[in-house]
Amino acid sequence: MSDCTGGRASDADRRVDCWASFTNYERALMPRAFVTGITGQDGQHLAELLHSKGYEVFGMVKGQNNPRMHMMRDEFPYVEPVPGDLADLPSLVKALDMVQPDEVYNLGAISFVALSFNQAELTANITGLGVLRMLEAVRMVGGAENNPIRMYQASSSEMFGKVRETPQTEMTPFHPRSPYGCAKVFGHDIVVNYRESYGMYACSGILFNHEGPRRGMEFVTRKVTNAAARIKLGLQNEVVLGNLDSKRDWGYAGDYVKAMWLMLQQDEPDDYVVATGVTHTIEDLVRMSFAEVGIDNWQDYVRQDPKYFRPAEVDLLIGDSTKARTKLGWEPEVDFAQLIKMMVANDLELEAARHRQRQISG
Ligand code: GDR
Repeated sequence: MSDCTGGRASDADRRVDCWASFTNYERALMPRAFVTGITGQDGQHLAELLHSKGYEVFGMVKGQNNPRMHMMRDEFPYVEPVPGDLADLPSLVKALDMVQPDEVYNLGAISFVALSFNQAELTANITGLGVLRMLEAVRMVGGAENNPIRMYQASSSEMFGKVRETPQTEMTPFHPRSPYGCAKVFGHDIVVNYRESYGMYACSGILFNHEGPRRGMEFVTRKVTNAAARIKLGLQNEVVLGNLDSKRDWGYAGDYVKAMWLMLQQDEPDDYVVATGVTHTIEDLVRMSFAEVGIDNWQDYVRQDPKYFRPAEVDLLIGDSTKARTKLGWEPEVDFAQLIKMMVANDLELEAARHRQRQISG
C-alpha cells in the first residue's frame, strides 16, 4: 500500500502528493471529512489542509447549478461535491449516510453580519437551526451510542458582541448584537448541549475575524484592500465605508483552519477561542492598506455613508487564545501587517490582470 494514508492523530500529518495514484482499497482506508460551506473562504483553506493530510474531502453543495461549483471543480478537483442544504434535515442525513465521514466541519452559514439584520429569519434558520439539524444528522447516521463521527462547529466572536470583559475567553458571557450573533449563540449552545446530553464528540471554535485573499468583497478587509489597489491603478476614485472606529482582532484564515482540524484530533471534545490577541480599528486597516500602495493621504479617498452603519455595532473584539495555544499547540503565523500586505498584493495583481483582459477584449 502507498505510504500516503492520513488517519487521525499520530499519522494524519503526512502530506499527500499522490492523490491520483490511490487505489479504491487505499481510498477506503483514508479518513473522510464532510465540509459544509466548502465554497467559502474557510472551506477552501480547509479543503487544502485536509487534502494535504491525506483525507478524502466531501463538500456539501446547495442548490441547482451552483455557480461556485465551477470554481471548486477547477481549483479543488479532489473535493467530491455532495448535494445538501442546512435547511433540510433529510438531505443532511442522506449526505452523511452516503459519505460515512470520520469528521464533519460545519462552516456553512449566512455569515455576513450586515445582511443578517435584513434577513433575520433566514439567518436564524441556516446559521442557528442548521447546527441543530447537522447534530441530529450526525446522531442519526453515527448512532446514539459511541457515535464515531467527530463534529466541528464554526462559532464566532460575534457572540461576545457588547463585550462583558476584555480580552474575551471561552468563559466570557455572550451578548450578541445582531441576528447573526444570536443565531451563532444558539448554534454554540446546542453543540454544548448535545455533547453533554449524548456524549457526542462535538467542538466549537470561537473564531475571531479571519481574512485573506479569498475573503469576499462584502467584508471590510477585502473591500478596503481591493479599493486601495483599484485606486492605485486608477480604476476607482474612492471607497465608501461605515464605522471606522470599531476594533477587530484580525488573523489569517489559513492559520485558523489548522485550529479547526486540531480540535478534532484531541482525546476529549472541547471549545476554543482562536484569535491573535491584537486588535486594530477599521481606520488602522484603511491607513495601512493605502500606505501599502504608496498613498499616505487616505482621507482624500474615503467617504462615510450611514447606510454602512449597523443598527447595533460590536465596538471592540480582542481574543485570548491561551487555551488553544497550550492545549492544541496552535499559534497564528501571519500578523496584521503581513495579512494586509498579502491581501493588497493579491488585489493589485488581480485588478491589473482584469484590467488588461478588459483592454484586450475591447
Ligand atoms: P464582522 O466583519 O461583522 O466583524 O464579522 P465585517 O468585515 O463585515 O465588519 C467588520 C467591522 O467593519 C465595520 N465596517 C464595515 N464593514 C463592512 N462589511 N463594510 C463596510 O463598508 C464597513 N465600514 C465599516 C463594521 O461595522 C464592523 O464593525 C466577520 C464575519 O466573517 C462573521 O461571519 C464572523 O463570524 C466574524 O467576522 C468573526
